Amino acid sequence: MLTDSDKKLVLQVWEKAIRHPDCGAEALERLFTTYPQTKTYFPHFDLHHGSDQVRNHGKKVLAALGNAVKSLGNLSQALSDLSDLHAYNLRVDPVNLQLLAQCFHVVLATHLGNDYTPEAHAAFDKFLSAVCTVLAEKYR
Ligand code: HNI
Repeated sequence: MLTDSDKKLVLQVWEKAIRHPDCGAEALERLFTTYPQTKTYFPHFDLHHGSDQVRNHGKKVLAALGNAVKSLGNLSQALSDLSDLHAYNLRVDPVNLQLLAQCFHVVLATHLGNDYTPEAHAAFDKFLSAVCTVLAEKYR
């Protein structure tokens, strides 16, 4: 449950994150490198460093997160279609959602530096966990 102060911090982090339009792709690249088993969901992608497909996909993931940031009070509804997609069509094991969230933290830390304070990290972690919970909701 995000408190009002968490929500404020999430918005602040997001404002800074989107100054780095490739940060979604960077999180994906970290995901594929650190947890190579996640590459099995993307057999149709070129996963090499600098790949346009990963870059474009990163932008889609970032846009979805941006949409979620705008709907902090109503994530289930905002992410309902994506939740259907990941559960019914893509059948992504929900464990992988947490792995991507971890990679996202690392990317934010590299870009935001000292601005990614422990409080900002904690608030953004609550947000990403909530997103992962919603994306995994339809598996039950
Ligand atoms: Ni995910 C497609 C968002 C985690 C595998 N994913 C999408 C799309 C968005 C998206 C947006 C594009 C939908 C569309 O085109 O209509 N994915 C997210 C978000 C998270 C996430 C917000 C977590 C925070 N996805 C993951 C994870 C995996 C994953 C962890 C697997 C390891 N996603 C996919 C695959 C596709 C996908 C596979 C289809 C890609 C394609 O274009 O073929």
